[in-house]
Amino acid sequence: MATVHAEPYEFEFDLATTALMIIDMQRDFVEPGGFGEALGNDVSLLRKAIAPTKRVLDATRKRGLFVIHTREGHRQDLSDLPESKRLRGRLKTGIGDKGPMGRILVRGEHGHDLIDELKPAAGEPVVDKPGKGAFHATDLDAMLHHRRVRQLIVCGVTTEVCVNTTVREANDRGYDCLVLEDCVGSYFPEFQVAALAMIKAQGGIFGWVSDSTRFLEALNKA
Ligand code: TIU
Repeated sequence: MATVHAEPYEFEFDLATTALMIIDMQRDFVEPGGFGEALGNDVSLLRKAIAPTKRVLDATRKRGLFVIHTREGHRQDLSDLPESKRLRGRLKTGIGDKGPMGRILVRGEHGHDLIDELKPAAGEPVVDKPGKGAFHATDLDAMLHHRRVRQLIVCGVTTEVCVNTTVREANDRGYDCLVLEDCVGSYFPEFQVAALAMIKAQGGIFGWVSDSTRFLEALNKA
């Protein structure tokens, strides 16, 4: 067992039953010129998470942890896109439309894919999810179950949307989650703070929060 000095208290994990999950580090969310920026967001707030996440990814790969990547997006024919989601925001250019990096949030398009800095290695599954949460309509739970995973180290974007939803879904399924605060990002600094506070509130209702350096220290000692 390894111990991370986390909030609200120590997070314990076993290398054999722990996976790293990197959520939606897709070009359309984090690269200049993508969908996120076209909506008026400052992508540098998300890009801050890239370097620390890369350090964590390299270290966990070295220790042989199971690594999973997710991407939010839809089938080419949009048959898995709920009308409510398509209409939301009343955007001039929305999901499925031609955006700056190909059709927005459509699988196979350039903008939908993961950024080069955090490309999956051979053997690391990529979960294509149509929702915000990574468990909804995916085989993620089955994969974690087959690998006997019980704890998840979570990185990615955005903290208050896909990260929060996934951590809540994971929590209900019996996984303990440690969210690395410098490895998650939001377009809204106030949401970043609130989303992390919610995860660790009242004894860690949804999980634990730690700096990635503390996690790396624990990993090195394990
Ligand atoms: N990955 C993810 O969080 N998708 C979003 O839609 N995020 C927003 O902040 N909207």
